[in-house]
Amino acid sequence: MRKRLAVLLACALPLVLAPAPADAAGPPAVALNSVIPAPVEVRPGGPAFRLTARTVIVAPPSARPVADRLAEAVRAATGYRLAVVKHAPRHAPAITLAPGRTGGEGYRLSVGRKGVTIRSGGNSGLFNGVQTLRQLLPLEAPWTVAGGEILDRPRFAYRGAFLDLARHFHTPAEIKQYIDEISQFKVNHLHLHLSDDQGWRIQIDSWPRLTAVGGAAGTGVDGVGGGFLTKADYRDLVRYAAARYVTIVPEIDMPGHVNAAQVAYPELTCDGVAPPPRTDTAVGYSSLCIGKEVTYRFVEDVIRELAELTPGPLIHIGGDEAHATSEADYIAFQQRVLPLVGKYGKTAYGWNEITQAPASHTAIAQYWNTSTTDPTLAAAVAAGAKVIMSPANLAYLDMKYDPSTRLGLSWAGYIEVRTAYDWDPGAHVTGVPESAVLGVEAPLWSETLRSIEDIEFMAFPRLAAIAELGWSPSRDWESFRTRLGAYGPRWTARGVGFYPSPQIDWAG
Ligand code: NGO
Repeated sequence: MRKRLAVLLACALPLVLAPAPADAAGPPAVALNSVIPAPVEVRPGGPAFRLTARTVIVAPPSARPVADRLAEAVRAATGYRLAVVKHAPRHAPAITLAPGRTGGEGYRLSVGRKGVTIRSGGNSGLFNGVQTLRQLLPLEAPWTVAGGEILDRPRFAYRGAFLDLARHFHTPAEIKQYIDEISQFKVNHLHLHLSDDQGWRIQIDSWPRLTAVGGAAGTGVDGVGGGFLTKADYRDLVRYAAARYVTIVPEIDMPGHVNAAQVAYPELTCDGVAPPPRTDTAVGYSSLCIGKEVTYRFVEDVIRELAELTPGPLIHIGGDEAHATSEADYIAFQQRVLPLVGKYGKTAYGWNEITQAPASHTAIAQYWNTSTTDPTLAAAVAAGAKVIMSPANLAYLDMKYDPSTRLGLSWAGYIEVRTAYDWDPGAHVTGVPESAVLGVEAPLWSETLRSIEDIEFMAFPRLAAIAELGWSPSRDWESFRTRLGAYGPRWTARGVGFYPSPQIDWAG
């Protein structure tokens, strides 16, 4: 009776941490319920699997790219170069990737003595299962994986991270490093903020001075951090991200935040006079000239070239803080520009200010305000707009953790790990029901950032909190706190300098 009760409890309370059974020849395996983001269902039990150099990876040809990623991850973690095969030799211990009934991004992972099987109806689901398995591998030999089963699928389709390349240019190598890290938490979008007052970071062939001038050395906050992505760089990033099931979302900010474009092309101002380049962090002073036709030629050329470069469905057209544009002009601009995105086969995505324009009703609004009421947003949602939640006081990774944080800003408050974790994206804003929320995104603006070390210090551990809000069906701070503390040594082992929040008991 007692045993049955224990089994029932283990099923009902998958997030309660219990040490996995100790392996005869080594330390206890990583508990099956220690994964971030927390899976939908965890059923620990049964014999563990021991990964050795003899283990093979079995995958049908269609899943070969995921199998190769797994082999790469196992090599990095254990040093073993596991063979990837279509059929397992008899009795060979195996990690098998197989078709399954769990569709889309969901997967089922089963661990037994003879091997690990990950099943999913899609490669993105298999990849997510692989990311879970990576967290179940201990940091040191023996490579024992606890027995049991995990059934998993995301709460929201959109789970995003964000980098600001305009205030400081981050190189393709740094962006790839960030993709490697975020994808481990099943984050599946990376939004790149490619233009702002201080710099322009993406090659546009029809307007070459944008990068020749706006991406030159000396552009960026404090005049450090020039550079730009060529189209070849960008396509390579899109491919790299896609191989990790991350979709790149490009943003060109307009009609405000355009000083760098106007320095390069003075005809984009109303008086035709080039403004001085800016390297400070002020916002809200620049605007495209709403009444000039050249504005729309420029915008359409940029959207067309971005759409050609972008296999993903979304183009972000900014729209925030257009304080130098009158309300009537702002609405007139959005009424012309939002449909242009559709003309090139993409869905328009913009900061929540776009909901002032009726054309936003078929668009996606990124909610960055700090209030839990926004009648303009609620009205747009009632008319059909969808929302991605990025409230600045909860989800902005550039906010300081506390007053002593050496990097970051504090205009939206301080965001410790618990603050980033303890809110519900599906019920955050009055009049925005869960059915209108596509997901969450964690912006990381770069006014104070220079290097990948700076990015990592601000992003981790909070990105893990936002990723769990996007993926897991419910939240439990005590469970998250425990799992995060246990995860710390993994970041350390990869050389990721995360913020050692005092709210967490860090292992190691
Ligand atoms: C605001 C502003 C950005 C700043 C950021 C800094 C939005 C959407 N516009 O967020 O220009 O970089 O804050 O936190």
